[in-house]
Amino acid sequence: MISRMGIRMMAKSITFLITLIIFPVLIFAQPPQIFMDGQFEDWQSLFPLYSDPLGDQQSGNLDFGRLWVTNDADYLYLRIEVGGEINIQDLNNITLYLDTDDNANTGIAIHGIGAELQWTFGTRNGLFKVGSNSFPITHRNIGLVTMPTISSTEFEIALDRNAQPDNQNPLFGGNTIRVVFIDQGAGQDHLPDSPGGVLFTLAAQYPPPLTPISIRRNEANSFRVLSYNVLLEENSILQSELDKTYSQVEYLDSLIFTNKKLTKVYESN
Ligand SMILES: [Ca+2]
Ligand SMILES: [Ca+2]
Ligand SMILES: [Ca+2]
Repeated sequence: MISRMGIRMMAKSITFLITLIIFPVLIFAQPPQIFMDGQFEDWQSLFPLYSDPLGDQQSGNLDFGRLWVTNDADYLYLRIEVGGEINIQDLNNITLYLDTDDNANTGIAIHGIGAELQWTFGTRNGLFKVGSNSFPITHRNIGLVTMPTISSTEFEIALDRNAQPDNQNPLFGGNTIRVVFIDQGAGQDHLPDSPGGVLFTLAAQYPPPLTPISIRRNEANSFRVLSYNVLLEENSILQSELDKTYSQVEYLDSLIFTNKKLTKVYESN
């Protein structure tokens, strides 16, 4: 038989255990800083927000798996597994729908949400809907970055929280959003399967600001070089623009502009 004292001791032990379990959650309530580098170690402390079943596509190997979502003060970040190895920027029909005001009655009606943003990765374009108006957008309008830029089975995606895709209305209208990914290709996989999207509440606590890394030379014998793929045709590169860019890169010893036809090297005196 357990005495009253025993019950009190047990209750204290349980309270202590619960405190131990909850306290780390409080410590790690602040989300990690995500770096758009095509590496995924920075996501390790986060649990997936949603896990789509594997093998549920109709054909092909484009098969959504786990989805992670987080944010800092400036960006919303998504990480998604896509099954087969693809180039996210080409030759796929993956479309992201974001209900950025968490209101199914506003935006594009799709899969149980009202999406203010529709973005199709393979064609690199999308729509922003406000009221009854839809605005065609490019990646610049929403501050979109996807990594890696080479083929992969998973990607990290950043969207500017302060974007105004039509130069007037904010992309994000509240602190809760709903996320839907649809493969519009042959596979037709949906994330999530059920209508209504995946709900995400934006964190109000952010990682501490990053400390800028100095590129000053530590040793006199070392030098710094930056190679920049300008992705412009030879005749369209203006000498004055190159000069201006180089003059803005302080402390750099060598700057190399490259594209298919041209390599131009600048060196400091
Ligand atoms: Ca990363
Ligand atoms: Ca799936
Ligand atoms: Ca909406």
